[in-house]
Amino acid sequence: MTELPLSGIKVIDFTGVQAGPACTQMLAWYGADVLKVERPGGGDVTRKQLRDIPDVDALYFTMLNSNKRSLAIDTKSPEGLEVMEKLIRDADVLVENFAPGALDRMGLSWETLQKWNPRLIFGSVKGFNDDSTWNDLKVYENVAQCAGGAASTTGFWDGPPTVSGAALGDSNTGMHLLIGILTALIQRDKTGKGQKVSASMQDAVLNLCRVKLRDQQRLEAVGYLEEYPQYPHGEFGDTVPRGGNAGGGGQPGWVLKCKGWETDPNAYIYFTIQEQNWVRTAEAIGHPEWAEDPAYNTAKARQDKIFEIFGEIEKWLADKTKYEAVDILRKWEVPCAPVMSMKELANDPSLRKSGSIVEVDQKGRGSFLTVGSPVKFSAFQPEIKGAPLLGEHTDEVLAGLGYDADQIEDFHRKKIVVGS
Ligand code: CAO
Repeated sequence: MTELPLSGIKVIDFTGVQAGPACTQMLAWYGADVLKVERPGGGDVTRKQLRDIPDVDALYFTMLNSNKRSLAIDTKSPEGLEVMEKLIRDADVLVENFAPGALDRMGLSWETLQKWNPRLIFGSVKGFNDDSTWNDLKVYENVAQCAGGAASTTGFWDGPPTVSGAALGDSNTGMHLLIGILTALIQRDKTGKGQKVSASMQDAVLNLCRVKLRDQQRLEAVGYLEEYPQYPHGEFGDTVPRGGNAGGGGQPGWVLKCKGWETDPNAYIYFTIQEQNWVRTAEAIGHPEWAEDPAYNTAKARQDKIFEIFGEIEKWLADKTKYEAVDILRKWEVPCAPVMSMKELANDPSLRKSGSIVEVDQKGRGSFLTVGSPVKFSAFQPEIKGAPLLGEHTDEVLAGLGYDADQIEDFHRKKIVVGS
């Protein structure tokens, strides 16, 4: 088997919930030895959250912690802290996403970590960055979406701010941290030194909302945003409004009803009117006369009747399922896609073929579906395995650090560790 790119990299995964675990899971997929350090009393909270089978680790946990090992140890006990010191002295990377100040309170400040291991890369996720006036806050997904600009710009203009179903605050921040950690590993090859890599959830959401920051400046310069549904008939205030399903770039689009929409909440496609493809688009939707008509043949001419045009396209879509519509439109090079439900995605043969959705065997559960690597490599294919049981590797890790059987038994007796 090909050696995985990150093999030999030792990662201490002191993370919980989603943001941190998403980052370390990917390090594990790509070959790092990722050791999850968890509280003896139950471990990562997601083990118990939203369980679908009594007494079995929840999917929330198994889908974020595959390919890792687990050490369950009370790191607040003197013995636990000593174990952490030994692990840190020998590690390449430590990742954490506890509440602000928690690591310092445990005796694991950045200064201490550096003293123990100057080559260590210390990855940290917080809700807000150090310079924020909110840097003491505990933060979950939707808090970050609201603070980072996603909520104020998502939804419809006559409804409240709306959060996305995508984990823009959690997994997305984990991916940002991952980029930072890999960058720091490359820099360490050059300098021999580790460093602290911080990613805040607000910053990571904002980074994905950059087009809205673009729009804010355009709005302030000209007073309107021509690609938003509010233009030209509605009103603009002084901040970027919610634009419904409008395309975020220069190509207008909308979610359009297909056959069956009355009963199927996902019988829709996203349809883009691509400027350079107007002639073919007009033919595709049964209005070839619009192709050369000056009232329709430029984006500017179409702007004030864009919803009329979308209405005409919906008439054309009325007798076609979303799949049939896309099959026709792809021949006319219309950028479009069916609105996919989670059920359809879970059963999609091409996502299974590509390994983007994989079936994994999990101890105590049997097989379950999870996401595979969304990045594909020509030189290797990551193998997605199960997640560890709480403390599954406790004894093996302690023995590896030089503790003898009596000492390990003593740890168990004092309830400093759990597992086998
Ligand atoms: N042994 C002993 N104690 C441990 C331990 C271990 N192995 N692992 C954790 N703890 C302790 C922590 O030190 C902390 O103790 P103190 O509060 O006494 O310092 C305590 O457990 C709880 O830590 P926590 O960070 O998990 O606290 P929480 O559940 O109240 O908050 C969260 C959770 C997510 C809101 C908070 O961690 C946070 O804001 N993190 C940063 C932002 C973030 O990553 N959010 C993502 C959430 S979803 O992906």
